[in-house]
Amino acid sequence: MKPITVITKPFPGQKPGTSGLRKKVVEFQQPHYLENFVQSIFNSIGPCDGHTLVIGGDGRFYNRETIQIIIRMAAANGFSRLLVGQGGILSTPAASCVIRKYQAFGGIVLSASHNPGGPSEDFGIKYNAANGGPAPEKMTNEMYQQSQNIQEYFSVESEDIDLDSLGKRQIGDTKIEIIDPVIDYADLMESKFDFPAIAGLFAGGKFRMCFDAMHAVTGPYAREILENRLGASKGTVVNAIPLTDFGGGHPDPNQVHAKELVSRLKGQNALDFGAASDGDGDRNMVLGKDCYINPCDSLAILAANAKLIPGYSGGIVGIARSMPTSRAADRVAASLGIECYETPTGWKFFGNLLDAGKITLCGEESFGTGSDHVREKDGLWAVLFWLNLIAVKQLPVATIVSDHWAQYGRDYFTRHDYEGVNSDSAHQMIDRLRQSLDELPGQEFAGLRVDSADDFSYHDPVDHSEATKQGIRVYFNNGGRVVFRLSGTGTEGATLRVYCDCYEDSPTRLAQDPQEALAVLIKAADQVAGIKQSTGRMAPDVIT
Ligand code: VG1
Ligand code: CO
Repeated sequence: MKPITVITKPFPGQKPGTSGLRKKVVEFQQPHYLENFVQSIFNSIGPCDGHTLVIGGDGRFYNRETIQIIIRMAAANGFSRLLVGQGGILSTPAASCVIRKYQAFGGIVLSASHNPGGPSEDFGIKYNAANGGPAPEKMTNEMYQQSQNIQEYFSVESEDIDLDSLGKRQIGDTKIEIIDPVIDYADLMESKFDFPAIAGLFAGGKFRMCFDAMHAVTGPYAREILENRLGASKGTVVNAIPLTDFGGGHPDPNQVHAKELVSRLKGQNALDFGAASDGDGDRNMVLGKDCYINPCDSLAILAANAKLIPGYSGGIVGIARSMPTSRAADRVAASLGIECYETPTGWKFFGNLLDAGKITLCGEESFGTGSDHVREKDGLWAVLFWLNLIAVKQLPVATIVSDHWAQYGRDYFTRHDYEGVNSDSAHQMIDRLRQSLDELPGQEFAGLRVDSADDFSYHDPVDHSEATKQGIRVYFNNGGRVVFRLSGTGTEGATLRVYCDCYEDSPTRLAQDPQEALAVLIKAADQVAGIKQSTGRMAPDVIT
């Protein structure tokens, strides 16, 4: 083992977005590109001497090569112990679990989550801190600063490490352990949920479900938990083997990309329950027989029923939701007499609230739900929460959902995504909206009058940091709200996200199609922002 110092120059644009640094694989493959960013992480968290680092990823193309590079650099930067998922695999929630369990200094997770994988697709790298959560903004800003001033990075000359067999290896003084990526996470799930009750659901074969792992990272986790520990029939988990290109699919668990699964929940021989996860296993889509559960409702329903679940039987202390998420969870919080916090998009904003014990559950409209058991959103956790709830209530999913609406009213919600639009025109559109905020109140669009409009800023009640320009909110006189923001996870052009939600409590109007219930609001959104003119698109690419 020979230490080496490599002279390098900064690359522009190494700025982490909503969830780490995401770029095309070819960009990461440029000489020094990845190394620069890894060294920038180490420089901003260092000194690293004597510490433990967790390393793993979602198995996408370039995962293994990257892990070898990071192992060498971590050794050269003085880490004394590296915990690496076998085969280079660790789902995002499992990485969070391992960091916490072994009290690591932090972890590096390689993923571009729901973005496609493969040689011409996307790659990503993110750092999670000692609490197991995504690096907060002040840390990611520091990483960016480091990347813009970097002059050298440190590595060692050594053979590749065998990532496939469990056990201990060593480079110089750095101990490397290849760990089972599933077991610690599966044990944690078993400590939170009533496994015997869920196993009871599966016993006898009356309750049938399918879990679509989308050839991404959750396959091994779902197999171990659902099939091995809970006794669901073999084959319950489909697309279970992680592939470097996710089988050519798009590992985004929504009704568009998990079409096959959705169709198995409909019609004569429909299953009772279906679920899917994204690339790195932190998101979930949950379906019942002829019933799609909107993630905003899912958060609210889990919160309202948390006391029925062993891990939360003592009650929940508070809830948080990202700003574009519907206000369904707020109604549950109000009835429980607890706080509901509204944060910017991205899990990094939940960390302080969780660490300070201000919240127990949190979630985002983008199919992310989680709790204080780790510091990441957690797809399988949400699936198990639902299974546990079904086992306790012994009711179909659709009934649990409609009972919830009957009690709290329904927050109709939809998100319209315009993907890969021209970046300049998308930014101009948001700028124009920002400049018109003062004039909007009182104006009418599609027959709705604007009550108020603002650009969302967040003041963190724990560390008092500020996050500004987090999305344009327009509130209308029918109680409806539209939010406009640009995605921070894409790698090509810009993605415009338009979120619409509106509350309804009339018992006869709780079962509409959201697109119909929100039709006027959607029209108003288009008129306020001039979406069609700015994007040149007649319709969104993805509707959720
Ligand atoms: C999207 C979602 C956001 C989520 C983020 C990371 O961000 O909207 O809610 O936290 O992805 O999730 P954006 O900036 O593209 O809207 V994941 O599963 O990609 O780590
Ligand atoms: Co993800």
